Amino acid sequence: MPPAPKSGDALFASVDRVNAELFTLTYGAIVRQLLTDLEEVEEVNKQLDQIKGFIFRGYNIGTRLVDEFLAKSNVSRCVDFKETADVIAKLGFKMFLGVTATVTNWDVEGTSCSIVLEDNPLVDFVELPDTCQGLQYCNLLSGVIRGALEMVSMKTEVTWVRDMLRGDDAYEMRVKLIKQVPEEYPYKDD
Ligand code: MYR
Repeated sequence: MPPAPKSGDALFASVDRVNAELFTLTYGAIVRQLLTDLEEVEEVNKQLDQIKGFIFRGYNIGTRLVDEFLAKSNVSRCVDFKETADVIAKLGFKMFLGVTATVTNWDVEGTSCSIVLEDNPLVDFVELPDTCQGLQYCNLLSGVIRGALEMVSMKTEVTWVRDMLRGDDAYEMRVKLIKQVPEEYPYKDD
């Protein structure tokens, strides 16, 4: 018997999956090209995270994704950094990577936490050769978080502390709030 026709939803789900795989493969090809061009793993790590120019740099993507996220999710302003971290882990990752993450290891001040990913589609099909063991392959994601948070007035540092490509048991990034710039009402009341 021929397979039942796909419903609209199933069709979109498979289109999404193809897009995700295409993104993962394209990202991999770009990392490989950067390794060839720049030769230094440290330099590639910076490029994947950094600010200017190339469209696949995480920070750049984050500054744009945040608008899409706010428009599609209907999330209203978070009361504090803790709520923001939860929103990123539960809704942000779901929307853009199709997985959820866990927020854990808060410091006492509530300004530093870990976001842990058990499942990371960005590394599907990826294996690091011995020659690039220092490569922080997922710097795109830490850059995205940093860029997105800066757009909602939170200056952060985001660093990887666990990476399965480097033999750890999960992907864990540390997100540290450096400064929260209060948003100013643009008009005077007088
Ligand atoms: C607020 O304005 O307080 C809410 C801020 C929510 C920021 C959420 C940013 C989501 C960025 C997506 C992360 C994608 C990771 C792949």
